[in-house]
Amino acid sequence: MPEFLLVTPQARPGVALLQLNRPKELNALNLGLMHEIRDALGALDADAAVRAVVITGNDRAFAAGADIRAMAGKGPVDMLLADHVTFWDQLRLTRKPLVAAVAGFALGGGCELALACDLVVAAETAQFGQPEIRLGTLPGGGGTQRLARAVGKAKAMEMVLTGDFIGAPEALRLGLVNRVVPAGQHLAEAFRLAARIAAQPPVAVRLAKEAVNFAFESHLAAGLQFERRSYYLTFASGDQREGMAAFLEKRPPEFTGQ
Ligand code: CO8
Repeated sequence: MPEFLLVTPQARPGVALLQLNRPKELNALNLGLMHEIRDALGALDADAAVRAVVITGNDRAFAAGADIRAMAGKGPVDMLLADHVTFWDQLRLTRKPLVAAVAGFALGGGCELALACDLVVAAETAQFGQPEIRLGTLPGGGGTQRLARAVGKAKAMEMVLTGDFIGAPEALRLGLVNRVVPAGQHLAEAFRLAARIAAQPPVAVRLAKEAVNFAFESHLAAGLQFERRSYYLTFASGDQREGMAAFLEKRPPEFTGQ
């Protein structure tokens, strides 16, 4: 039974919910919470009834970063051996689409958690930042890489070197989030988005997610080759035949996941 995380495998049909639950610490990511998210994601990814996962916090904080109290006295070898990396690796390798529903603070490791998701829905109250520099360190959960890819070098450099936060409207303008909704509506909107993805054929969703992610890991020629092969592979799925037949027969498709 997780201690710091609420897990609802079918919060909506086909959509799971992970809710970070350390409210007094603004959902600071201690090792226990990171491992609980890792293990829950591994189980949900293996569950064929789950087609998308929403990750959220509470109205005050999505997550205010790695747990500073737990980290303060550590040395580099403690950090190396503490096994944070399996958490970040699980996020990167999860095949099901991840939708972050963010209100309040998404800072440090919390911003990196949002950046590691595939889509981000933000409430107007959301604030994003990488304040590690003010603590004498730097983002360690992929922030320098993913933020630079998401918002470009100039803004990433400014955020990482000053530690300044940005609000939801600026995050939207910069392409860090998909949409901004009024306070209190971010979770409902994230569920709506996740449900739309959950209704799509899962084989094609999986291959499409892999192909988009590949754009950030390769040069163009390799990415185009990867995309083309994934595209051809969908023609081995029943859902591709069903999707195209349904279009031609002017009826809604019935996807089976095969
Ligand atoms: N870690 C531990 N406790 C925290 C954290 C945190 N990151 N953030 C907030 N808290 C705690 C506070 O200590 C406080 O606890 P208490 O009531 O016991 O004093 C409680 O949450 C409420 O916080 P505040 O009283 O400070 O609330 P405010 O509304 O005044 O301020 C802020 C809210 C602005 C969010 C402020 O709490 C803050 O600046 N927090 C720290 C943000 C930060 O620096 N985050 C980056 C942390 S470093 C990091 O994330 C590195 C990631 C590397 C990932 C890879 C792992 C190896």
